[in-house]
Order: sequence, then structure tokens, then C-alpha cells
Amino acid sequence: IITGRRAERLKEVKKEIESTYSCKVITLSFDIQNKTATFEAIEKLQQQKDCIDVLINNAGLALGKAAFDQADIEDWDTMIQTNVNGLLYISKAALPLLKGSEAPHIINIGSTAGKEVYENGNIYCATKFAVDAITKAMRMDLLKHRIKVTAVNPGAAETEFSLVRFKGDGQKADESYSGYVPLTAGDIANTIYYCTTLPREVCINDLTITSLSQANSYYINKSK
Ligand code: 8X3
Repeated sequence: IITGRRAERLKEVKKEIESTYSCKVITLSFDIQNKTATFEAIEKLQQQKDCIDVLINNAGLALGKAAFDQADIEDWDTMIQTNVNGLLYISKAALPLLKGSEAPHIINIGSTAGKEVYENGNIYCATKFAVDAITKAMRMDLLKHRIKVTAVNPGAAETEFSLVRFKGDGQKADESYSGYVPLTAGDIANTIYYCTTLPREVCINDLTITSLSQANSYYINKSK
């Protein structure tokens, strides 16, 4: 089951997955910022599926990288609405389907930015600290339902992340990943896959992953 705002993109990914692997892909197109749309999408899904084994909460973004006094308040709203509220809406909506699984697992994608704040990262970092706290809270509160809850916290990974953060400024986006070897989306996907394929009784609580050039959220060695 793949979800996102852009139906056309989902259709392309569905085609690619279905032609590579023998499986059926369901696409759900909605904006996770919209509580009603999120709950309606899951209701629609319930007509086709009676359980979800793994929920991967990957929707999230950074918008802008400016000092607290300079930053755009609309950017803050969007980040909080997607990274925190969106994650809460979809998790709550999906819970009945997760409870229908024999091995339910929630994976929240956090960030190194949820471990240490970096300069000009302010509210993006705050949303990822919130993901860290929500993950810990979920793990306690959902333990009685035997739902595994894992946080995967990537450092810099070369994706559309920086292009979105810098609002289409390709040069600035490229600068984020120049002078060192960043992670790739594939590295993160493999790590998530690892977390989901461990024995039933084994739960990775919190996994922080960076490239070899990165030590923490603000220290990247660009000398190589
Ligand atoms: C990871 C990206 O900008 O915090 O979320 O390094 S960043």
C-alpha cells in the first residue's frame, strides 16, 4: 500500500513495483495534513484489507533553514502539520487495521535532527524531537497490543529533501550533499527492511543512521 499526495506519481510507482515483483499494489492519494482525508483514505482501505502488518510513517519535510527570528511562520505550520499531526492522524486511523495483524509494527521515520538541534534547524528539529517522543510513548502505550514500534533516524540522505527545503533552489540543494558521500534512499529502505524482518520477539527501538562522513546532526566532514 503506497500513499502520497501525487496520484500520478503513485501510479508510476505502482506500475514499477507490480512489473518487478509479483504483488498487487494499492495506491491511496491524500494529504496527510488533512485529518478528514486521512481517516477517509483508511476507511476506503478497510473495504479491501482487514489488516496492516507494517505502517511506515515516512511523510515529512523540512521547509527553510533560517534563524528563529528570520524563519517563515507558514513554514513552521506546514512542518508541524505534516511531521507531527500527519503522523498522529495516520497512526490513529491505521490502529484498527494494525490490531488485525498477527505481527503489527509501526516504523516512525525520525531524524538525526530529532537527536540534536542544529543552527537554523529550529522547528524542523522540534518536529523530529516530537517524533522521538511520540515513538517512545507509542511503544509504551501499544505494548499491551504487542505492536512493535521502531524509530529509524536518518542523517543526510540524498533525496528530494533538500530541494523541498530550499523551495526548488537546485544549487542550494546540491550544496547540502557536496563534498562528502551522503546516505541514499536505498540505504534507508534497506534499514527499514532489516527492522521488519527480525524475529517476532525482537524490536529495534531506536536506530540512528548516518553516512561515514557524518557524526551527528551538525557535524559533517566535508574535507574528503
Ligand atoms: C535529516 C536531514 O537536514 O536534518 O532529517 O540533516 S537533516
